[in-house]
Amino acid sequence: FLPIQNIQGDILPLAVSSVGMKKQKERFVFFHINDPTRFKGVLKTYASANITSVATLVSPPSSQPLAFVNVAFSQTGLTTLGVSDNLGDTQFASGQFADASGLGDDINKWETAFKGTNIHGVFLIGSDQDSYLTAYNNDLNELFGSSLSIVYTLNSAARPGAQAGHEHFGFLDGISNPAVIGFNDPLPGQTLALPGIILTGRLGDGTFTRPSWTKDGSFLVFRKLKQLVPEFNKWTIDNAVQNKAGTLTVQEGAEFIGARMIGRWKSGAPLDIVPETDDSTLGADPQRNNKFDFAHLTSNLISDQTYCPFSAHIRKTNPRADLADANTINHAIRAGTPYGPEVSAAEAHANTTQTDRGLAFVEYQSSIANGFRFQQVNWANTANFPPLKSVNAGFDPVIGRGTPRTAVGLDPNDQTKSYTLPDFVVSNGGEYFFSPSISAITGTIAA
Ligand code: N7H
Repeated sequence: FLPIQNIQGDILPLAVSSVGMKKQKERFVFFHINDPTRFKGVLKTYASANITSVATLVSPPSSQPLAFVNVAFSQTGLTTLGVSDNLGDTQFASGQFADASGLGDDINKWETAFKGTNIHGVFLIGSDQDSYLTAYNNDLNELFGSSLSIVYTLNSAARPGAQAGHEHFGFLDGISNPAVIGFNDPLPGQTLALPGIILTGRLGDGTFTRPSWTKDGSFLVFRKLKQLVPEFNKWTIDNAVQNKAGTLTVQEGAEFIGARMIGRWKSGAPLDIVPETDDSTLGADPQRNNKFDFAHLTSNLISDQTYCPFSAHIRKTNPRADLADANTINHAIRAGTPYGPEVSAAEAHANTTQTDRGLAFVEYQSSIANGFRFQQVNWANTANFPPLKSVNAGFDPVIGRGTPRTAVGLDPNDQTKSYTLPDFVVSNGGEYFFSPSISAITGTIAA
């Protein structure tokens, strides 16, 4: 069992389909520390009273605060605070900007705030109401005063009505996260991860000996990923595919190729179980919506993409039976939320994005190289992954980076056809952070 009163609440999701924090609304406040001594003084008292643990989130609603607050630091943030220990993570030590080209990002598309290493930390505030976010944010501003400067703020929020829980392309998100041994029991088909795959210093966390205060922390990868939704919709219409019977309308064929790009229908139903028609009951059922591994008795795992394309986003980022040995390492907890408004009528009409929207992407792991970076670079951006197939999959059609950006398998009736895709997701940059345990914040970082 894990000391959940000491682990920051956003790191461990309560259930596979929910997120750690009550965060129908979430605000990311990126800051730069001006006065380390004063900052530490405030942080010490603030953290023990206000940084929300996993334990608080599993407590009865009546004892929960109106908003939750988590905090994480970049390498330059820790250095500024006088914490000079080597945390044993190369990417964290250099920061995300140094990694931009390695990830396949175009730095011209990065927000200025993320360029360089000026961001020292981030507060994550989550609530079900904007007014509470603002109240907690005001509280932070008042307490920390000029000991910090806010460099950048991003507000995110669940989409309205029936789209709640769906990201901006329309697909249900937050379905598949690993179950963490000692914290939650796995649902059917769910990956089981040793606690040290997510938490530093726990069983399963590599061989590097980290300073003892880092136990029960996690590396937080933040990325602002802009989504070009009208462009995505137009492309799927222009490239609509047919089912075996040839009975689909263009709109249905557009939904079909969109689902094949992700590996799930918009409801969350996996194509590996329902390859030709969406099934919203299946999509919403946590006992069944993860119970698949891409292998079938009647289908050749090496060559057949009738169920799910090799390049589909969920297959690229979690290959399941595509790897001969069960992958126990390259997992992470995803905890992102959508930002930006709904697509307007004018944008839909022009098939062009006019207002910024996308995913405030958050992923937690004990090693950035094994978690986020492995999924992005070694898998999504690698054309011959999954390995040993009869045809190279090409890149992940959602997040893969490659030139040209090709993907195969999207047409079930012409499975080796290669598509060259425009970008539907554009990285606006981000930063690598460490989200320490609460005792590490009060006892080491703010000491
Ligand atoms: Fe992805 N999307 O709507 O296309 N993702 N993702 N992701 N993603 C998943 O299974 C999406 C991104 C993973 O275990 C679903 O919970 C979008 C990055 C992993 O089966 C949907 C963006 C990385 C999984 C999306 C984006 C990942 C996953 C299905 C960017 C890592 C679990 C819901 C804007 C580098 C796979 C679910 C599994 C699932 C979408 C980014 C990784 C709908 C829009 C950058 C590991």
